[in-house]
Amino acid sequence: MNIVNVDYDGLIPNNVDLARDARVKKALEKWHPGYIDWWHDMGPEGFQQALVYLRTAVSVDPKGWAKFDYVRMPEYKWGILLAPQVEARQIPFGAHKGEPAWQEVPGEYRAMLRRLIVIQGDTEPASVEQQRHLGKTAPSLYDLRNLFQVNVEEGRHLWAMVYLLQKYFGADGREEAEALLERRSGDPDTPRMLGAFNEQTPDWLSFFMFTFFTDRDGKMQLEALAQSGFDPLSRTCRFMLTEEAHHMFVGETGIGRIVEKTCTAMKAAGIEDANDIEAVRKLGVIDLPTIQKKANLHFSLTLDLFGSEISTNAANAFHAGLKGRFREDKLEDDHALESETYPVLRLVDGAIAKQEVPALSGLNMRLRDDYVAECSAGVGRWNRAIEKLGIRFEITLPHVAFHRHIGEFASIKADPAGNLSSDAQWQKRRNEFLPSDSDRAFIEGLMQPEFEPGKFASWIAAPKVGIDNKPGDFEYVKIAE
Ligand code: BYC
Repeated sequence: MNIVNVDYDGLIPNNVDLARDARVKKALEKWHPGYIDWWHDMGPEGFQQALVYLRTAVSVDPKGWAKFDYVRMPEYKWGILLAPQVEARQIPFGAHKGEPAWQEVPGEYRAMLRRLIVIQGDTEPASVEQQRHLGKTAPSLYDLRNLFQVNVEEGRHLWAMVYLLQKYFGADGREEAEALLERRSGDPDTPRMLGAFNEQTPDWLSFFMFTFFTDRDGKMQLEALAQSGFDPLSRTCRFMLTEEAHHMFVGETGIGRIVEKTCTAMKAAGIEDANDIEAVRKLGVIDLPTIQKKANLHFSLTLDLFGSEISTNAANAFHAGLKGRFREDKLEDDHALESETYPVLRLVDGAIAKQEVPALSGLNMRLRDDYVAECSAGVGRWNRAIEKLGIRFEITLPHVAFHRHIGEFASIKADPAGNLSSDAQWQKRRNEFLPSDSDRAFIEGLMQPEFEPGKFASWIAAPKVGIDNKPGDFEYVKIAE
């Protein structure tokens, strides 16, 4: 075995030489049955015996890391895969910048590091739990397969964090690994740790919005952790990012295909006004204003995942060399930020205003700004498609103060344009901004499964190309009788 190829002989595929690490191997083998139980209880409902055309990571070589084949999900090879070690890597930022990257946990930062790893780990199974009911209403076998691909890889990302806990954090790492299997998305007594991961993903429009917006938070956070001075975390996150790209592809193309179907149907029916919701809905497609409302919901929920505008936690994690900025290694400054400032939108005397704050305290916002720029580029691609199809409508990202539960704006009410209003006024207009009960009922009514190979539900266009270049009528999932 070398670092690129994966050892598939044991119970747990890995490229970390688990065969020679008896203590960690034993700990992970002990954790394994609980994981499989969790997968059976909380993983995709109704499809555990289906044969799914999945990619499995077989190497960490960027040129050819995955292999496609039919797999039953509970038999998926969840493995531990770290990107290759960079020789003589140094801590790239913070107070220890330039020192050799840590191969063991730095004692003084142990608690902070453990918390970052646990929070990251907690989101992975949470998303599987949130999405477990969606299989039943999949708009095609292609989409069903993509859902399951995302799910098994989120499962693998849990393994990635559990490996770090078991290998580097002794008894408390083992306890945290157990607790990751015990919390449940949306459970009033034992909820998942971050707000957005306790929300429901009730339908496929939400699933695509989630993979576009929330998986992209995942990407940004993993990018920031991939810069970590704690080398095993950096290497783990670097490989996770390889898989994450497909999840955002699912979201962006999913919404793109919904928008395409809506616009094409409107054109064919001679409907010019995108706001003529009733007429558009009669065509069996999702009207663009409802898509906008779902975007408002998922964008605002995801912004909460970046934490507060001013954060001592973020400053400490950077100073310690544990969590960097997006593409820290490409930035040209002193990578210490002790005397810099950063502009942050805040609530000043009851109004939204930009304020220069110490750059270290504003790091959550810096990452969030990079995130918003990426979201905005994706939304721009949807809008260009809408324009090309000859419909006048623009999807926009709501203001960052809209519908917030964490940070400066949690205490105020703003509309999607960023205008402040009273709570009562806002509640009156709520259904203009966010999906209403009747929007939800309409979407729910549309969510009828389409399991015939090559066929798609009325409200979504076929993809441009298949997964692994398969033809349009490929049977991506062989559903067990
Ligand atoms: N909900 O200093 P503050 C992914 C807490 S998604 C509940 O402002 P900080 C994925 C906070 O914990 C990426 N509580 O925040 C996507 C703190 O509590 P303590 C997941 C929240 O720490 C799709 C207090 O409020 N990875 O991978 O700077 C599918 C003060 O907070 C929330 C990570 O997030 C919230 N939203 O930043 C699958 C990376 N926000 O410590 C997977 C690791 C804040 O006072 N996590 N609080 O008890 C972090 O870097 C940071 O913990 C956060 C928060 C960015 C989340």
